Amino acid sequence: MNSGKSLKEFQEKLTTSRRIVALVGAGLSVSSGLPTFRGSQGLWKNFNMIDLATPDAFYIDPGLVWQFYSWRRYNALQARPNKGHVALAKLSELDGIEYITISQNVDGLQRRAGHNKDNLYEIHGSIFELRCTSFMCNFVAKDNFKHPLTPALQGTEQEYDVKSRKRSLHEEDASISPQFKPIKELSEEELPQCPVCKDGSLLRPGVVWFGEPLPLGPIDQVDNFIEDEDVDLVLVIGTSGTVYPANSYVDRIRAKGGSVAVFNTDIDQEILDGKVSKTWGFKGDAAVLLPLTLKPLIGEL
Ligand code: BV8
Repeated sequence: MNSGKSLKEFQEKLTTSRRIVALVGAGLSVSSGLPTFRGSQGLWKNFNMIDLATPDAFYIDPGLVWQFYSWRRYNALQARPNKGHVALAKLSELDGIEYITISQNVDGLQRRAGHNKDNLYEIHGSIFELRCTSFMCNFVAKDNFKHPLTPALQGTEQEYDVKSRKRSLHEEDASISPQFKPIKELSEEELPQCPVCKDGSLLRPGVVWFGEPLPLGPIDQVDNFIEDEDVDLVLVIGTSGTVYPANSYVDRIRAKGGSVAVFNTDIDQEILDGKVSKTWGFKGDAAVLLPLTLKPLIGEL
């Protein structure tokens, strides 16, 4: 946590701000037991995230990619929203301010925390959305929480146990992900199939892979929110800021005179020393920091 002085200054800014944005990353879900991408260096030791979260990976080995997402769906279903998610959900319901959460996370926890649907933008999609891969078909299933999606995907959950991960939450390795080993060679017939297509097209996770464009609708609404009127304050929560275009929002808000508050276990010392103008740094677990620092607006959780 930053010094008391800057907490007071931050809370003065917070309570006098009319337009607030939160940009959320994997760090917010660590307290719920889900691993981060560690600056997109990889979600686990023997695979680099980019190696799997791409259209090419899915085209080359859909069985491997589906095991990866089945494992993530299971973990996210086992996880529970933490107090950081709840704090933002409370913020999303306040009258008197204009607020949006831009989430890079695909784990669905912000929605499960009760966040107002109208001002939550999951710009990288959701692992609980399924889409048909056929160009001729526009089948989409939202809020599909079934596990396993097919009998062949049973068993991916043994790779990872959220509860045991929670025990090691505060150890250094808490957000270094476990070994992920594909457990079996799967044929396309054993993978999720589109229920509409006659030719049995594969379904894919409804997430934005690297190299894919972000969903136009949400992106336009986020752009409008940022461009229409100045944003007074942006909360940068649990993100390494390595992924474009999500990482461009903070600079755009700062360039238009907005203030920035960073909530991260890893913050540049010059921010912590108060040397970056209009920028506060709160070092620690976002799940602990958010309820504390946002209390003047959201009250006691
Ligand atoms: C696009 C869904 C254009 C999938 C995700 C070079 C080569 C190739 C591509 C690029 C390149 N340079 C730039 C690009 C573009 C690329 C990109 O940014 N790549 C990066 C890797 C360099 N971006 C794209 O491809 C985007 N699309 O640009 O399209 C286009 C336009 C038209 C037509 C065609 C194309 C699409 C990007 C979306 C990728 N999909 N997710 C999935 O999840 O499986 S991104 C994925 O990684 C996550 O969603 C997340 O957004 C990101 C990881 O970022 P973070 O959330 O920040 O997580 P990270 O682990 O990095 O950091 C965690 C932080 O938490 C750390 O700072 C840590 O200190 C902190 N922390 C830890 N514990 C806590 C904590 N903080 C608080 N409390 C704690 N307890």
